Amino acid sequence: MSEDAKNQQYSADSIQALEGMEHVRKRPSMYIGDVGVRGLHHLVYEVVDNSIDEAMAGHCDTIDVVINEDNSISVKDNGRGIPVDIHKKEGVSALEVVMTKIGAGGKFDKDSYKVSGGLHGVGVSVVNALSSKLKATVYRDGTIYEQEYERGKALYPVKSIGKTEERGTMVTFKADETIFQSEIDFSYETLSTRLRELSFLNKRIKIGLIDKRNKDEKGEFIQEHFYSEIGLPEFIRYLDGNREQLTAEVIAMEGEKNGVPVEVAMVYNTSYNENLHSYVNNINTHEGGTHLSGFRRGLTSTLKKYAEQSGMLDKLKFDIAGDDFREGLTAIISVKVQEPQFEGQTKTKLGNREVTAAVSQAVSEMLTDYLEENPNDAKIIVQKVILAAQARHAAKKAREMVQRKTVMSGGGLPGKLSDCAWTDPEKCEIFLVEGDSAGGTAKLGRDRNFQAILPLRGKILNVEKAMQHKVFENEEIRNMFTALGVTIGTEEDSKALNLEKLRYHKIVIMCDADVDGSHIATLILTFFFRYMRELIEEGYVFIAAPPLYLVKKGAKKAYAWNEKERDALVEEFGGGTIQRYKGLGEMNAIQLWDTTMNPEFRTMRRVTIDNGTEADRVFSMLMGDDVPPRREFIEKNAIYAKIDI
Ligand code: 0RA
Repeated sequence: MSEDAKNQQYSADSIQALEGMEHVRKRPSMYIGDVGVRGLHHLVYEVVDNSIDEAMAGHCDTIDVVINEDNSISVKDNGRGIPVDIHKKEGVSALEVVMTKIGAGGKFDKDSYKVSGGLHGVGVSVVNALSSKLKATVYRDGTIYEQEYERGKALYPVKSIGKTEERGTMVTFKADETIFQSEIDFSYETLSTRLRELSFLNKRIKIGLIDKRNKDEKGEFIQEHFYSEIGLPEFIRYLDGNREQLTAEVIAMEGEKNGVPVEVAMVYNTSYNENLHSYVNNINTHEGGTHLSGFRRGLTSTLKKYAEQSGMLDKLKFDIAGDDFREGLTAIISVKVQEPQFEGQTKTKLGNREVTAAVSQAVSEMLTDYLEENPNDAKIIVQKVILAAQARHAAKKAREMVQRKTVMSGGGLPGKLSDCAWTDPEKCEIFLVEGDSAGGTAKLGRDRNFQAILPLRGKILNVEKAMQHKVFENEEIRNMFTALGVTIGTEEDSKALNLEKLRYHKIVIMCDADVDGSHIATLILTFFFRYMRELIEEGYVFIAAPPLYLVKKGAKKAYAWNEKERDALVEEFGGGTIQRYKGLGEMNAIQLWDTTMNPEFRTMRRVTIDNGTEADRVFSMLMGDDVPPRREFIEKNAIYAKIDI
């Protein structure tokens, strides 16, 4: 190639690179999912992933994440440091290539075992493109190197700024506020949950999180340090800490089949819920996919074979189905796939066909060994499966009743439902109201065109502790199914939801703003989470926010939702009387409409699931047997808060 041609080639490439970065800024959602709170936090994960890769390749054991005072984020590792020598093809440093070229990340290091890389595997250049300012610092060969960027463009070539004994890479970025919808404000909880999860998924890496925006009582920055020596079995203990386990040991395996590294940990508990969490390259695949199918297949075939050979099924009068093997099972399946294909609505379903057999074989081998070596545990597990099959037959009858009732139109709606006049689900709302008296007020206060009211009696069933057939037999729960127009269960999957006939696109939980009220709201949410999770995922579920105070002075009156607002009103009015609302029942219909139901003035909170695995743990804790952690949690998080887990 002539010198001219080379220059031309180089500039053509750099134009392409520029276009790549421009494209990220024009269509950020294509790269980070969305430009809301979730996408913002995704930037951190993307940077951390690079350090995790370096750790998985065996070159680094410590990663520190800092939320700086100005809400910029620093991620530092003690790896080899990103190379800074001139990249032959690009004519600039490798560091600059990694930071400014879309899809360049680590490509020139073919030896490293690189499989992680964020939801879309987009690399740190995307973070750079979406940051108003980013600084990369490399500690390598005794020298500290530095390069800074603005909105993805390098401000100067890599320079050396001093000497060091350290090794590693540090990236500090400030997310661009012109890209993101809301204020750049990182949630400590969200980051901490994800980093804890990463430490379980990638054992023996020290991961720290420091929040320099806040100090504790001792005057130290809020911080946590995560480290898991054994990985998934510890994750299981953490998730299932509030459930009673059937066996002393967590069953764990680790291996590689057909080039796919597979890690599984599982344990049975006394609950009736199935809790499977699956990960591909550290990403939670909550729509499941081929690895989960492989796990199910391996589990069912192995346990079935063992149960048959043991003679425990000889006198059984009913069949055993796949579901029965998973009742009360908590399991984590983590695989690493070189070129994952993600499918499904939220791109969290693994599509790679070859993974099913790999996981299924790995699970069969591990479980066969385990059952043979632990005959007592094996017996306990088979007995649990038989009980589950028994209960399933009872549940099937109850479920069929729910379906039959739902299918009937008009006359099939529950008597307690005050339905709305309109029928377009997109325009319609249903309020699930605690107690008949508040239900009466809501019925008077509502706009009957588009607002329906379903009063629920006292405490609804705690589904966390109930067998499936008890759930389907429960009248309040049946009323919810029929009122919402949701049916459940197919031959294949007893919990599959059918939302085609959903009658309202806003489902609003309206409870008193006190401890009892928040307990009831949590019971209802637990039911939605376990039995109608898609409703939450689709964004249909809300929590109403009734005011806590009414401040009056002469003819002036106004509502307040917290102490700060209340005090501001008192100051504004120059004194006045304060009425504290303890329950919905203390408001009349007009007040309830004005403050809580009128779409123009109300504030409602949409319930979202930030991290499905953590949400599962929190619900098992909130609704389980152990009282102390629940009390502590409720005290720490006051009313409702944190329910948008
Ligand atoms: C490719 C090659 C080498 C290091 C890295 C990537 C690397 C990237 C990141 C991103 C965050 N932390 C990192 N640490 C290392 C080095 C290859 C060599 O030294 O031989």
